[in-house]
Amino acid sequence: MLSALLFDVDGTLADTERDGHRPAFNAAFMEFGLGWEWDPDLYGALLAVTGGKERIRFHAERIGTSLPDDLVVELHAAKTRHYTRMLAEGGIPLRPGVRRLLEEARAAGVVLAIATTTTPENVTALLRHSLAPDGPEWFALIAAGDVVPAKKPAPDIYRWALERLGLRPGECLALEDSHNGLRASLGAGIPTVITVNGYTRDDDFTGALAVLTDLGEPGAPYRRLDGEGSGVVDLATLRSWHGR
Ligand code: XBP
Ligand code: MG
Repeated sequence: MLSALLFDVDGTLADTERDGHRPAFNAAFMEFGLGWEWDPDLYGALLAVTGGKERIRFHAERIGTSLPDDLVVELHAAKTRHYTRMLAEGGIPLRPGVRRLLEEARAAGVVLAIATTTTPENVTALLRHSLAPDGPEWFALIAAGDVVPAKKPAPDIYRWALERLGLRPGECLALEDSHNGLRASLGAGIPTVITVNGYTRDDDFTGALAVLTDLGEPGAPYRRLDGEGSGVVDLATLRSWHGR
C-alpha cells in the first residue's frame, strides 16, 4: 500500500545545482573576497560531498587552507541569502511532471513529504516561488538540513521523516536524483524512483525501482534508462512499480 511520497529537492524537484546553488556559492565567495570560483565541472565533482557547509570545508581542505568554523557558517549564510534571492526572482522552474504529480497525489490524499540535505529556507523558498504561494503547506513534513547530523548518503534524514510521519518504509516511495540520495533512501528501506539530471546521469542506481530521464509530461514522455519504456509518471505508475 502506497501512502506517502517523499521527495528529494535538489536535482529532483528542480535542477537547482548548476545554475542555482553553484552561482550562489560563487557570489558568497566573492562577497567574502576569497577569490574562489566553482566552475560547472569542479562543482560536479564537489557534489560528492552533500551539504553546503560540508562542501565548503572539503574544498578548503583540498586546496590546503582551513577556514574557522564561524567563517564557514557566515559564508554559508551569505550563500543561502543569494540562493533564496535567486528563487524569489523566479529563477528556477520545477522539473517536468513534478507539479502534475504533486497535484494528483494531493488530490488523492497521498501524504507528501520532503527529505533533503539542503537548508530549510531553500526548500520553502523553492516551494513558494516555483510551486505555489502555499507550496510548503502541501507537505505534511519538510525534513531538511541539519536536523540530523549525518547527511545523505546516511539514511538518517529518511529515518527521521518516517518516524515523524508515523509510517513504515514499505508504505512510502522516495523520489531521488543521485547515488548519494538513493543510498540514503534505500538505507532507510524505502523503494525509490530516480529521475536523473546532467550531473547524475552516470551515477550507480543499483536497487532503484526505475531510472528515468524525468517524470514526463503529456507530449514529452520520460524515457526509462534502466530498460525499455516511456510515458508519464502518475500515481498509477508509481503504485505498479511499488507493488513489485
Ligand atoms: C543537496 C545538497 C545540498 C545543496 C546545497 O543534496 O547536497 O548541499 O547542494 O544546499 P540532496 P545547502 O539533493 O541529496 O538533498 O548549501 O543548503 O547545504
Ligand atoms: Mg538530490
